[in-house]
Amino acid sequence: MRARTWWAAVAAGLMVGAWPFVAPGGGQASSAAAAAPQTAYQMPFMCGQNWRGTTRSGHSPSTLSIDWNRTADKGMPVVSSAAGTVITAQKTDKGGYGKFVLIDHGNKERTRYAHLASVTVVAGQAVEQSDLLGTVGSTGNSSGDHLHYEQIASGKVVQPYFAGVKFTFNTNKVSTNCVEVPLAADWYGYGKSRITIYRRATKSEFLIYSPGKDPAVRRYGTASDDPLVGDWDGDGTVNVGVYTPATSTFTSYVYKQGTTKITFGKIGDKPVAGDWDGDGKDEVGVWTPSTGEFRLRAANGAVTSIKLGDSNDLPVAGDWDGDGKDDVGVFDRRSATFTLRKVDNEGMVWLGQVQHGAANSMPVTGDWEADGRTDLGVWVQATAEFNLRNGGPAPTNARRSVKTIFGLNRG
Ligand SMILES: [Ca+2]
Ligand SMILES: [Ca+2]
Ligand SMILES: [Ca+2]
Ligand SMILES: [Ca+2]
Repeated sequence: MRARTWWAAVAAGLMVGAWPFVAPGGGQASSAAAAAPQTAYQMPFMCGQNWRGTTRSGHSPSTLSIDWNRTADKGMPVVSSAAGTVITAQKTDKGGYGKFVLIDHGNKERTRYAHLASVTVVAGQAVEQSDLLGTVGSTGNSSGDHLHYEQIASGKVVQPYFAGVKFTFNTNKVSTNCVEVPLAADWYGYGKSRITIYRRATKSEFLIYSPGKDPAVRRYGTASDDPLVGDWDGDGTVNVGVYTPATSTFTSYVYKQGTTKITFGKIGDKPVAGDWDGDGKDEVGVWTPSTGEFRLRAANGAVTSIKLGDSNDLPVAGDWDGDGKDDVGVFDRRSATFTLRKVDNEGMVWLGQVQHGAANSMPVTGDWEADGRTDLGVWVQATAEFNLRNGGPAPTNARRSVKTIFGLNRG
């Protein structure tokens, strides 16, 4: 994945602002009343989905719990209301909650997601806002498929809020759990990656940073897709693509060649793309957080398995050594440390570690100076700031960070 940088200059702190968008994903949430939680919660469903939230007298353990339903809800993805740490990932069907997930958000605030059909996280795992936790089911003390959901403060179920607004029970509501995803890619074939934001909407958009101008826009994917770009046809320019977590399907598009779909991976996996064999075309792969296993898929469908990382990590891919083949790595969110793996021409496996940025950032990789080696960066969720390591222009690039604010921050 020749993900390469943007031209830009050393645009420290440049604000690309004033877009006509209301922040969908959080951050701006709460100027709300004193009773509002400190955590900027969003609905526990993917961006744009409409769900009905009800309660009833005798609803256990509190009438402030929400039962969420919609048509054909069985098996639908359940996602985190906010970033946090998984306290409980109950994967066996026992007790009233059945299979459930409990997440700690700090400030003594927690959320619970119960009666799940499946659980895709593990205890101790750090999750982002909108990360997949499991699927809707009817396990435990439940008489039909639905999601039982609680917002908890200091051990008690409390009045739920979404996007800073007090929830009205027994109404329908559309999820605005619409996090933006940072990435970088060589959209124009210049050899350098440009920082990019994937903005979720009914028709999602790749917003490509353009210094001093409005971002260029490539529209592709839907609100519930994850972005995954790559040079699918090997012409040196990146092409659009997405991964649909609910169906484990990669969908990519190349002008004049059309759309390609590949079903690969399982629910809970995170997608990666890279040129695993060095033929100039990118292939896809998945990384499973619960096992720390990459499964890289060759163009002919053959699969290579690599163990790296644990459930607190996020996967990355790039050509760390410039040999023309992409390698894998992981980014530990707690220590903001990349662990990069490469294989030398004698088959030896080497791991290198680089700390960059602050905890709870998200990794962004690309070639910032067009030397054929993939470089590292992070996007800081709280401030929407890209921080690219060694991102300055040659020859002064070494050990220099370039910071650019782009995208909408998360809560
Ligand atoms: Ca291409
Ligand atoms: Ca390839
Ligand atoms: Ca390589
Ligand atoms: Ca480079």
